Amino acid sequence: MADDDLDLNTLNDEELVEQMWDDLYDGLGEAIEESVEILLARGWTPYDILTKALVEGMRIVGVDFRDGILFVPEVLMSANAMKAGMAILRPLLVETGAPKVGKMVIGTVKGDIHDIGKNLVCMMMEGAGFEVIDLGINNPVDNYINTALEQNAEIIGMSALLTTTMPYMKVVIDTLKDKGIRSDFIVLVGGAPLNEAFADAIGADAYCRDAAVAVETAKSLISRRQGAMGSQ
Ligand code: B1M
Repeated sequence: MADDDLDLNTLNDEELVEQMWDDLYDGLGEAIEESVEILLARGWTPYDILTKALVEGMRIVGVDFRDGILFVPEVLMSANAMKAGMAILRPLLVETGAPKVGKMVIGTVKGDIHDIGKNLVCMMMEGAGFEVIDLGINNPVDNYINTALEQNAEIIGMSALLTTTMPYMKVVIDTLKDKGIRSDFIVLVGGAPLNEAFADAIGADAYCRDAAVAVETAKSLISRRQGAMGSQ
């Protein structure tokens, strides 16, 4: 048991999820791991645990971070607790017998070290049958383009969480244009400060509000592209 005073098993689902929000807030990785296991044993889907317990808990952390109630070291602990939970869910989300539907290179842009959302997108894309090459954080333009070319990827995905780093996505897209290879790739962008208008303005193919939307968008753009190629 992660906490001597509280047996997490005695909580009903609603109480347990609220407890998980508190535990994420307090950066208690072990308690998060235990709660994730309990919810799985109760028949919750990995996706519901991810979105209703972990992502929502992180949203709450974000509000207090914004308001100056939480600071970087505390938020790092929350992020680590979140990652501990995600590590359990990852193999369950990526379990798929489906044939590979496409290949994506994805990374967080230069100057930005936020990776929780990107990692989530990786998991969900893998779970949907995509091959994912994760470039990690703080990526300069060459990382995206060289890897996408080397790996023959169809999709380039970029993540940014800061208003100061999101403009870097345009640098990547403009470089693709300068090299004459923009139309060789589907470019998907995401991250909390972005929106559709921004994605349009920088010339991305689509803005993905969350990981589930990233999967749906990737699937539909890949099949559209395959259809267009078939009719050539
Ligand atoms: Co940061 N931080 N942070 N931080 N941090 C934010 C982003 C902030 C909004 C907090 C706030 O003020 N409320 C704020 C940005 C403000 C702004 O730009 N206007 C901020 C700040 C200011 C900073 C620092 C500058 C703080 C400082 O040092 N003073 C610093 C910057 C460091 C840097 O990057 N150079 C910093 C540092 C950190 C930590 C290291 C402490 C930690 C990151 C740990 C880590 O990622 N390993 C951290 C965290 C955890 C956050 C918050 C609290 C949570 C982010 C998160 O993980 N959300 C965040 C507040 C917030 O966003 N509410 C905040 C959960 C995640 C599941 O959601 O990432 O949005 P998200 O991903 C979603 C979608 O956006 C989408 O799908 C995901 C899943 O559904 N998506 C994609 C994301 N990427 C995609 C890519 C795709 C498709 C969809 O490609 C196809």
